[in-house]
Amino acid sequence: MSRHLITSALPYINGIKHLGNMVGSMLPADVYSRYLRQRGHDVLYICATDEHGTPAELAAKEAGLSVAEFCAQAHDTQKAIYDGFQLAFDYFGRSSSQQNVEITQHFARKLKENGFIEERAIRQVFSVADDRFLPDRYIVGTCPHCGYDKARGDQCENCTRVLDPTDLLEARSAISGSSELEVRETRHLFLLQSKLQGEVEKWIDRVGDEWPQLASSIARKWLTEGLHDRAITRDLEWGVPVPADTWPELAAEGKVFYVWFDAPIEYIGATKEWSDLDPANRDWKSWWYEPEGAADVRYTEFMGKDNVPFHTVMFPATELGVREPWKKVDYVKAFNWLNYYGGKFSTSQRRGVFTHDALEILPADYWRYFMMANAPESDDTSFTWEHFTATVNKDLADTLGNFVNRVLSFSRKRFGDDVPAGAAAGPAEAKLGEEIAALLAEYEGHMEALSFRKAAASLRALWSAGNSYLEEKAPWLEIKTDPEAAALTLRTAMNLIHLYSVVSEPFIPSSATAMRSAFALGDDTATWVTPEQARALDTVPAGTAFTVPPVLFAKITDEDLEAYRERFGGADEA
Ligand code: B3M
Ligand code: ZN
Repeated sequence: MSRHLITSALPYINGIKHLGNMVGSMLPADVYSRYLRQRGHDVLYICATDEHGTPAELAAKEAGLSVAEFCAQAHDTQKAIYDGFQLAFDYFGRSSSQQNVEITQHFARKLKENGFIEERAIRQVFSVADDRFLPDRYIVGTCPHCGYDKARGDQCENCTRVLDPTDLLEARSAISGSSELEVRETRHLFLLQSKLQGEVEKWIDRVGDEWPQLASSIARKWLTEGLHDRAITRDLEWGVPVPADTWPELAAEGKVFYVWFDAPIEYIGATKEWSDLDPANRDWKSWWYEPEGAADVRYTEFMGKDNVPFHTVMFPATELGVREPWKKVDYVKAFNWLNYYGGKFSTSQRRGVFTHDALEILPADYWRYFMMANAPESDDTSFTWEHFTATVNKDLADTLGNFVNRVLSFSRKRFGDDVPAGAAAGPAEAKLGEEIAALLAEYEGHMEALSFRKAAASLRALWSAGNSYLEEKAPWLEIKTDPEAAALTLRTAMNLIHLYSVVSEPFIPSSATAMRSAFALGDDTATWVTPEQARALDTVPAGTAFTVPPVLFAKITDEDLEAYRERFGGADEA
């Protein structure tokens, strides 16, 4: 047994996430956590809402709430959705927590002590009407290159050119629309990342080779371009305050840390939030603070590719600069994009499928399975309603669900409410056992390697093997001539159902529970299947009482498909 710390990128607070966000962070982290727990490891899966920054302030304003109130509500809304998706976090915290404030301030003090933070004066755009400094992307105007009139101060969406706010013609505030803008001087803290470049490089040389190519190549690219010193404070009201004991003047001016400075620290903060709820039994520091040589925690992070630089370069630089033994990531699992009909999912344009809508129309397991079976691991992939429907109907309804219901109802009809004994296992069962053991080993290998698409394919192959066995033995024919043989086939098939309920759990936890609870067995049967058990297929002995669960997966009909396309927009909008 080993200790596994798992985090997924913190969903930003300002809106409900879409399936593209889910598949690249929380869902795979949950699947992996569940798998490791079932295999007997000590797992801590931590996530939280990322609550600071300008978008949160603006969303609050739009909702007519204080930022604190807005975040509290939005946190609960998101949490309820993640519960609906059966995400089994050990803790789902909030980056605005007191714990995160304290740890973030501690990091900043240490960085200063160690010479990695410096105060500098910069010139920034100030909006008189809004009475605030504007981040680059909240200044809009006409692009000097293509004439697009809604170009943002950091980039023109139309011609993709990178801009400086002062490049814009007729610049105005994106918040109020006011063009009364001034360039004012303001002082900020800078993190001297350039001084840490060498150390980050050395660290990546040591750990980065094991990461998937997507993560390591992005990290290397950033290092090649060189680490620049970055402003880590902002003139905002909402955020982790700059500590007054260390920077009294900046604190008096109301400066707060930049959201990307405190967000990764919240992985630690949320662990402490968890620990503070039961300090006698939970030790947050044992997961995060590792004096040299005491490394017994393996830390895996999950995120979309846009978040990779922050996690592989900037946060490690921060941790290194603190000069205390904070745990750094061991393995970075990064994902490409899940698209919607070949185009982007878009929160601002509400294009695609959002998590609350998904749950409203179908149970979580349908989404979980589809997303993981099509996870954008080596490339971007697309969600289409047609593909989703075909996958659910074929893999879940036909291959798995139908097998379960067919076997259990037929057995009950012919042999009653207990698993029948029948003849002793013969060559067909021996062959099946070998095949299942081999597929199971393959499945485990893919899970250990965090190759989720391949793991899903192995899982599907396990389900198919049951169908082939059933077709080959045809108990509905056996029953006519040799009821003992039919009983053996059904008992074996029921053992497969039980095995499926165990090994499918990471992907489809609710259905797995429904399958498992069909059998009157103790809870201990939920632990992972050994190769011997896979070969023997006798965990569920003859005489075990069972029930027939309601249909596990309803098929998506042509009418449903049409309705989804209609409601969410389909190919025509790509
Ligand atoms: N909140 C992801 C995003 O909103 C960002 C992740 C933080 S992880 C520390 O794109
Ligand atoms: Zn342009």
